[in-house]
Amino acid sequence: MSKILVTSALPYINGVPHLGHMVGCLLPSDIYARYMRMKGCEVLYIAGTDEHGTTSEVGALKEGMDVQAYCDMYHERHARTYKDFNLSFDFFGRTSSEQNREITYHIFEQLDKNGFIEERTVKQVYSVDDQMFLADRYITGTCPYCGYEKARGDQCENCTKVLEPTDLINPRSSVSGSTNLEVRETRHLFLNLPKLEQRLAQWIRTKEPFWPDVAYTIAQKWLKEGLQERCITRDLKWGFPVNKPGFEDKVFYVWFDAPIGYIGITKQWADEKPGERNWKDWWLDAAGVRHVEFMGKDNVPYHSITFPATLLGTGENWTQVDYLKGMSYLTYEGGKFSKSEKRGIFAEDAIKEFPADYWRYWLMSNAPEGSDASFSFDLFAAVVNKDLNGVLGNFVSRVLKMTSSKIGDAIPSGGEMTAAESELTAVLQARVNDYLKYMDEMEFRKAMNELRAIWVEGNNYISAAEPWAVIKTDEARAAAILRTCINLIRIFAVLSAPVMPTVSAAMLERLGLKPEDMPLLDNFDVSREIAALQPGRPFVVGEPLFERIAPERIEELKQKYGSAK
Ligand code: B3M
Ligand code: ZN
Repeated sequence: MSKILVTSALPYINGVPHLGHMVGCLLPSDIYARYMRMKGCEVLYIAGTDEHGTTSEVGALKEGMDVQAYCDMYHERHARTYKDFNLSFDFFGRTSSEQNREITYHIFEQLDKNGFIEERTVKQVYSVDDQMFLADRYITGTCPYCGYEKARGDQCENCTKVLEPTDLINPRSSVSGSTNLEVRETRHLFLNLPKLEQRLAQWIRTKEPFWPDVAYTIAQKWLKEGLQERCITRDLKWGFPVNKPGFEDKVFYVWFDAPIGYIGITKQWADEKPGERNWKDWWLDAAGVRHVEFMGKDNVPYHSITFPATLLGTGENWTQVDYLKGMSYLTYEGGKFSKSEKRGIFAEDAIKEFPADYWRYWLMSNAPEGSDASFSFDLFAAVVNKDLNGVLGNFVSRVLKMTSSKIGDAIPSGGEMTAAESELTAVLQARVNDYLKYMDEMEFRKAMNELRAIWVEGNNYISAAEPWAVIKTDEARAAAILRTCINLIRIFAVLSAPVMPTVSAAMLERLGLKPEDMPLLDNFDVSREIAALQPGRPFVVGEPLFERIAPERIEELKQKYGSAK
């Protein structure tokens, strides 16, 4: 049994997640973790909130809260939302934990000892009224290129030009609006990436066959352009104070301690059951661990360059990423999700409108892999009505109702498998093999396509076999057909479990089965599974699995959540 470490990019604590965050890293990581468990692997699946940095300080300030209390509150909100979405983390922790502090300090000390930390003086904008240095994006002013009045100090949103804060005309603090700004000198610590470049390049070469194109290309591009030293400290209060004499009044930069958070959160998990769990079995001198990371594509450079380099610089044997799945973006009704402009459906609201499995299936079958994808309520309703209600839900209720009314509430006995069932078995086996292959490769869109095609085979089979007609002349043959169909329900439940765990459990329940009774997905043999349920086993017809979304409801949702600009 192999060990698979699955991580999702750690969502920023400020604000609540929208569907783009769900599909960008959280959901695919969950589906993969569930899938690998069903293949019999030992899986550790962790995530948590990314809590440090200016955004948290400013967020707390805007809500008039203490930063710690602000993070405590939002951590709970994130955790609840992900629970509602059925994300099966082994642990959902926090980057601000004591465990993460301990490991961050250790890693920093190793880097410093090995000569990879440099001290530099830099010039930065200080807001006298806010009594703080301002991160570039917290300075607003007029863009010198296009005249846009709300350009940020790092980039103009209007003309996309990359800016220095000093380029802005009439600069002001985005925190308070104050124009009382000064450029001050401040000392910071830098990670000497150029010194680590060779080692990093060598390590990346070992990854080539295992990395998807997007990650490998981004990493190569950075290496080709040459690595720059990166500042890993900030003049802020909220963060881990730097453990180096002379720098105690600074904190580590959020992107320094956030990826270390994967390790810190694993230690949090292990500390819950000391003795039984050891975080080092997954991270330090750990044998046989395959680490798979999920993230939005903008996070790729940090996970393929800076974090691996940080770990390499310690000279210790840390678990590095083996496979990095980068996702593109999801837009809302053709535009951006925007909390402030009240446009887009956020995860906590989504779950109030429809069960998690509807979202899970829609988002994964429309996953922004390769290119961006767009959410719209029309598309959402079309998929729910057609694939879920029309194909899967309809098959389940049709089969169980027909068996119940024509034969009785138990799996019918009699009849033999014929050429039709052999053909069905062969067709399904080919599709199942493709489905499992795409899941192994984390090609979720293709995997969902195949899953739907598998459900369609069920409908094709029953339409061609016509048990409702056959039963008039040959009861035994009709029994064999319906028995095959009931076995298909179980097969569909098993294959759908990683993406729709609740629906899968509901399907199994009708057959008197529990999720624990599911066979492993390794070597899934359709010829065995199609005859797994014995005649005489009772079942219940139950309520429809899915609700059809009516056109009026779609209009209502569009009104409620806003449409594209
Ligand atoms: N919080 C960025 C993001 O959510 C950041 C990821 C950290 S992963 C260590 O896009
Ligand atoms: Zn501009």
